[in-house]
Amino acid sequence: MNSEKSTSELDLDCDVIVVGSGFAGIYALWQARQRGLSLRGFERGSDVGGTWYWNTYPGARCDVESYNYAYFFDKDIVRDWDWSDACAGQEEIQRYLRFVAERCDVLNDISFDTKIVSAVHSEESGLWTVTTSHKERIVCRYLVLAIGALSEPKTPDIDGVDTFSGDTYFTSNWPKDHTVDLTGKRVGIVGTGSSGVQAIPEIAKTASEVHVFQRTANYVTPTRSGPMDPDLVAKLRKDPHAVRHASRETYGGHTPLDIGKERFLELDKAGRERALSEAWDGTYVPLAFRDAYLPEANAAISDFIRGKMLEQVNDSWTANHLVPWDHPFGGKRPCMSNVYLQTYNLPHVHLVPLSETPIERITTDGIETTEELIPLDVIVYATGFDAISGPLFAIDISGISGKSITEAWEDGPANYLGTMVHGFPNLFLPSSAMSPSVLSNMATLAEQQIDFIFDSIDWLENHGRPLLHPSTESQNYWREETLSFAKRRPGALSTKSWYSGANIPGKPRVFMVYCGGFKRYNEKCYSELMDGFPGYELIP
Ligand code: NA7
Repeated sequence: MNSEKSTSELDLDCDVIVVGSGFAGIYALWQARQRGLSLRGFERGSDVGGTWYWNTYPGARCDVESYNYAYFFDKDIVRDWDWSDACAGQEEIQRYLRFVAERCDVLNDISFDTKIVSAVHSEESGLWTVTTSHKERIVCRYLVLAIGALSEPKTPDIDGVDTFSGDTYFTSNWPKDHTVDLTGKRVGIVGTGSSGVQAIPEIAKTASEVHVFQRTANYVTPTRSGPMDPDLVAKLRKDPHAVRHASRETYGGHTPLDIGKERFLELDKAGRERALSEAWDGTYVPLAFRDAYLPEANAAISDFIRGKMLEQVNDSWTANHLVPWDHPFGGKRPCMSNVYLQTYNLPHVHLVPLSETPIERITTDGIETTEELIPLDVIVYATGFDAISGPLFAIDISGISGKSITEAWEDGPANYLGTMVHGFPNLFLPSSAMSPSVLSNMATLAEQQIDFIFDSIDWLENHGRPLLHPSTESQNYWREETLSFAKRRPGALSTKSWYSGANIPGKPRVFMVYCGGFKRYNEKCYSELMDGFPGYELIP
């Protein structure tokens, strides 16, 4: 608990503080301005971009198509930005976010290289006091923590990490000066999630030896990277607001796709094979069937992908170890690449399956498994993040009665509609737990949640400025609703994944993503607003 000075209305510095300047943060600052609210923004990086500022490792690229993974609130922005690739790379997305921030004229509102260390709610004034890493204290009425879901890197939980005498890099915080040269180096890479899968083929281009330390194999399907379709671009530019509306009506928050029309249950064996092959060639194999969410359809999709993965690797031992036999497709975050699996056909690339030969320790010279010491010049950790709750816990947040967010979430995340927590009035958490977040299109979600948050703020401003926070009943209902949808998702509860905190020792196992679909989520948010927040408590 923090001991901060008591605050009063007289101390108020601004209406809204926005922390973070990724997709949600930039749009939140613009929204605050549009609604005539005074604002301040804070960003721990030196530039905007969030995820796309930090993750500059070689090969970093978005799996979601650029025409989906973009803003649609402003038709001029849609018209004036040309994507060079249907799945843009990190540098281009970061440049895009800077372009949007410039267009929205929010750059001067953001204090860069500034971390928020604490946020304290005052019951007396109803205001939040935020303290920065430069010891500045700012008081606001509404606090929006747009700090991302995958922004708190996981520290590698391996013995001897600090003893290695060579160079160490993290994909989540890759040096931004482009000075990393792995030419002729013996490189070990720990982790084969999306970051590892993207980085490994690039690293293998220059390194003399590459050893990949794989704890769990992942599904790898073709990427959609390639040229943009000019007809589609013209269609999107014609009416961006209609695109935005249509995306919110879908399950995943993407522009509606003309795929997966046939139902698995209505096809015979040959029909299913045909649909799967067509979907693979069209790079939408997860959506080969309209009823792809059924366990039997998911099993067919999983088997089909495994077969395709085996075909791409020459050595059968390596191929077999690269295929995820232990979980169904979608249980963990699937990866996308057209070159990852073939990289293992290169003579200098070696797979070390930790399921058979676990790492015992890191030594000064390299990585020691139960079988051998592998000498290395460089270790790259692609070991992921303390997802969703991690970024929140990195800030010392205290709400009503001084209760901290870590106490409130001791048994795992609890909130209502994925945005607000009981006991933390006027604190808004876009991209947090139990929203469609990482199982949807994060760009669509950023716009939807920020719209909902600022529509809620408008309502409060027009109703005598009560403080808003959800009731415990609503939180319990939302947790149950999230769980009930997770139960229907193949592999969601049976697979060890960061979706449920399983990658962090001791973290409560709660499935943290709402998979009831974007449309349902959006409707639930707006029905609360239309009905005057029946699921919330309003403190006068
Ligand atoms: P992920 O997907 O969490 O991947 C992390 C990888 O690191 C994964 O293969 C882990 O194995 C592995 N890992 C983590 N700790 C260890 C230790 N101690 N030893 C060996 N291997 C380890 O993170 P990414 O950065 O790749 O991707 C994050 C998201 O970015 C991704 O999901 C997309 O949304 C984009 P595990 O699977 O836990 O056995």
